Amino acid sequence: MSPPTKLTTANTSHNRGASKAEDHKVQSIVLAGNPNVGKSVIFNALTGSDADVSNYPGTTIDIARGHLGKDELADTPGIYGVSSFNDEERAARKMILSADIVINVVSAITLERDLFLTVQLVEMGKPLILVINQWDEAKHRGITIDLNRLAAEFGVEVLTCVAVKDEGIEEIKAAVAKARPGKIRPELLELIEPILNQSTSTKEITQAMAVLIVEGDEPTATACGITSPSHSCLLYTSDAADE
Ligand SMILES: Nc1nc2c(ncn2[C@@H]2O[C@H](COP(=O)(O)OP(=O)(O)O)[C@@H](O)[C@H]2O)c(=O)[nH]1
Ligand SMILES: [Mg+2]
Repeated sequence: MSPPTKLTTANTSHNRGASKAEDHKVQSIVLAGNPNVGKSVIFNALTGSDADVSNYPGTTIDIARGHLGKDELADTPGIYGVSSFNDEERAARKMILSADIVINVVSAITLERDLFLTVQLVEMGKPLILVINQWDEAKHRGITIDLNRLAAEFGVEVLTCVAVKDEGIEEIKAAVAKARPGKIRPELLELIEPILNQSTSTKEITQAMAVLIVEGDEPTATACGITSPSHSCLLYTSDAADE
């Protein structure tokens, strides 16, 4: 089956025809991941002293924002999945939905747990890189991780990092420019296609929104004017995430 043309094109229009440096459209980049994987340490290493902390609108949640080259970088609240059950999740969901590029940070020592979110983020179709942090701890504990296999499974670049020692930070900066949308399971693609087809010139439904709607995310469905049953049981009871 060939993928529908709307897939992964929602936030990449700025890439078209941007041949000169001055044409660079400021990209919105977010760090996303589970709590305690090292997002804030990576954020500080990437942005240096250039950072501001402010409340996410309407909440008391602190969001750090800074710059990565010409682009904007924000640190999202730690989440185990993209959904809308509490303020942290709602803030993270909105920030991820409006981002151009996602840096998904996972921990090498809790990789199996963390990859649940990775599957979801990759399938939302934003250009993404996967950063495996706390690599020092993994080495210390004798944990080995097949990076090539992860890159092949997800279809995105996979990097390692020891944020507390500033190792791998320059590599993240270089990889962001090459971030690309990863793979989506054919069965999920089939489920989101009818939703993508309801997109109009005035109401654009992106792949990321369609994936959340299929997973039963009510606020996203309501915002898109769609009533859709949740398929999350169908989607996440398989062993796709830990193979
Ligand atoms: N050993 C080790 N610890 C790290 C690394 N990166 C972060 N940490 C520690 O992990 C904890 C959580 O980091 P933090 O950036 O607050 O995680 P966040 O919740 O994802 O923002 C802190 O105690 C950090 O010092 C790393 O690469 N190696
Ligand atoms: Mg943090």
